[in-house]
Amino acid sequence: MTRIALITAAAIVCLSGAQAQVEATFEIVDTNADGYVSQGEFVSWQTASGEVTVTEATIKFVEIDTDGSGSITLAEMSAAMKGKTDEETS
Ligand SMILES: [Ca+2]
Repeated sequence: MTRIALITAAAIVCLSGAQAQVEATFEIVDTNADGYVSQGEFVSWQTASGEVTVTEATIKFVEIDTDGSGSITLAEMSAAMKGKTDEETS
């Protein structure tokens, strides 16, 4: 990571915290920018690193899609990521 990227990342975390991080991640995953993360978008994102299988990603998707609509909203993503962050920071 470059120095500028480090400074930018630190600034983002300081200024707006977890919510900005959630929104940034959501934008990356929502590749067609329709405001929802579809199962296809989520699975592609999760499996891109090669560390997560399609099955594991699908299970995670179903867990995050709490209303079972078939797509993840920013609120659902936020709830999923905040649950994790709270465990790590508090
Ligand atoms: Ca989408």
